[in-house]
Amino acid sequence: MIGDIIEIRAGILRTMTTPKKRRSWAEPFKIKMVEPVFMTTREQRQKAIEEAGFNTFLLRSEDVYIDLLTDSGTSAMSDRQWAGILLGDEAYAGSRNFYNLEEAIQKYYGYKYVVPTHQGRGAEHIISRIMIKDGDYIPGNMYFTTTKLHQELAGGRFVDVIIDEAHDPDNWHPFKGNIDLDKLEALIKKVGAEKIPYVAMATAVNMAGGQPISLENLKATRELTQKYGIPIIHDMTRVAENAYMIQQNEDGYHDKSVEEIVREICDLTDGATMSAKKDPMVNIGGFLALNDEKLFDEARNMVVIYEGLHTYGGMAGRDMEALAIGIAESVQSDHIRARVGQVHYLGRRLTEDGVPVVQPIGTHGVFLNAKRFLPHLSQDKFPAQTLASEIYIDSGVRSMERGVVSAGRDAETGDHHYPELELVRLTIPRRVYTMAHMHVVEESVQAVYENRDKIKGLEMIYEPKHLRFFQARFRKLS
Ligand code: PM9
Repeated sequence: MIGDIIEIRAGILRTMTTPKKRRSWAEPFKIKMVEPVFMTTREQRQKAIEEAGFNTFLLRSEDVYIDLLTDSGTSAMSDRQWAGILLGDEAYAGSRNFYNLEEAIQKYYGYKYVVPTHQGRGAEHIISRIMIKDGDYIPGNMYFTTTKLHQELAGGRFVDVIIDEAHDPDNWHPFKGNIDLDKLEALIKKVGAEKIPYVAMATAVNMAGGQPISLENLKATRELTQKYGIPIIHDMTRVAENAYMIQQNEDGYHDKSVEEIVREICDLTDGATMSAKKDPMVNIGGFLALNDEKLFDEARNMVVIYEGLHTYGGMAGRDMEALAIGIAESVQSDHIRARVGQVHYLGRRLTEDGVPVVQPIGTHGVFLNAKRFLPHLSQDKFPAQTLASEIYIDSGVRSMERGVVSAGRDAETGDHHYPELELVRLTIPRRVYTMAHMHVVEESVQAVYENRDKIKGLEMIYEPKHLRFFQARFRKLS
C-alpha cells in the first residue's frame, strides 16, 4: 500500500518537474502530535445534516470525519510556530511581535507598510472604505464572496475581467487566473479611469478552482494600468501556491525559487490584502500591506476604529509571531511542493475515476463540477449544495458549495446570480491529512457518483441578507 502511494506520488512529481530519473518524495515533516477524529454512522450523519439545514457550514465539527470545508485557519502549525506562540508579547501597544511580522512582510513580500487585521475581510473592509467611492467600478479576476461584498458596501460595483477560459471547468488553460486585458481596457474606456480606484488582482483565484495568474499576464496588466494611472491591489491569500504553479508551468521561471517568484508578483502591485489563515498557516490573522504612505496613514487611522490598535489590529501578539514564522515557511520549496502535490494527487485520482472535476487541478482543493456530476438538477435545485450534503452523508467528509448559493443575488434586480461554475470544493488543509485520508475521500466521491441518478435537489427555506452561503438553510426535494 505504502509503496503504491509513493510510486503514484513520484508520478505526480515526474509530471510536474520532469526529472530524468524517478526519485520518491514524502511530506517534509514527521508527526509530533495527533488529534483524534471519529467516524459516525450513516444514520447519525443523516440526522446531523438535516439539523444543519443541509448546509455544511452549520454542521458541528465533532460530527465531521474528514474536514475539507476550507483550508482557512485549519492548517497545522509547525513546532517553530507553536514555539512562537510562547513568545507572545501581549503589550497593548508596540508589541515586539508586530515588528517581527512587519519585518517578515517587508522581507518576503516587499510591501513597505503593514496594518494588521483580525483576518482577510478586516483588510478588505479597510481598503474598500479608504479607496472606493460611491459609483466606482472595481475590475477583478473573478469575484470572491467577502471581497465583493465589502466593495459593494463601500458603494462600488465589481466587474469580472478574468479570461473566459476561467468560467469553463473543462478548459485546460494553465493560467486560468489571468486577466483579460481587452475586457479591462474596454471597462476603463467605458467608465473612465477616475471611476476605477484599483484593479483587484487575486493570485490562485479561489472561485475559479484555485487557478493561477501568470507573471506574463500580470506584467501586461501592470503596463496597462500604469498607462491609466490605476493601482493594483493584490489579494495575496494564496500567493505562494500561485508562485509554485508559475515555477512549474511558466517559461523562464523553472529555475527561480518560489520565494523569488512571490517577491516578483508582489513587486508588480501597489498593495495587498492577506487572509493569513491560508498560505502562512495560522489559525487566525491577516493584514493590509501598502506602498503608498498617504493611503497607509488613512488605513492606520481606520484600523483603530474597526479592528484594534495599529500594532495588533485584532491579533494577539502570539498570533503575530506565529504568522511571521509561517510566512517564511510558506515559501519553502519542499513545503509548497508537498502541499500542492497532495491536492494534485487527489485531483488526479478523481480524474482517473472519471469524476467530473475542474481542470487543471488548482492549488488548494479539488473542485467537483456539480453541473456535470448531477446533470439532471437545474441550478434552481442547488446541485453543488446538494452534492456537498450527499458526500457528507456518505462518509462524513465535509466540503463546501461554490455555486449559485455562494454567488448570491444581483444587488439591483434581486435575482439569483447563476454562475457558470457550480462547484463543490474539497479543500485540503495544509500539513493536516495523510494520503490515506485522500483515499477515503476519493472512494466516498466515487460512491456518490455511482448513485448520482437517485439524488434529488434542495429547496432554500431560509436566506440571510449577506453572504448567504454561510447560514442559509435548505429542505430536501422529494
Ligand atoms: N476564504 C475560504 O474558505 C474562508 C471563508 S469562505 C468565504 O476559501 C480570499 C481569496 C479568500 C478568503 C477567505 C478571503 C477572506 C479573502 N480572499 O476568511 O476573512 O479565500 O480571512 O479572508 C475562505 P478571511
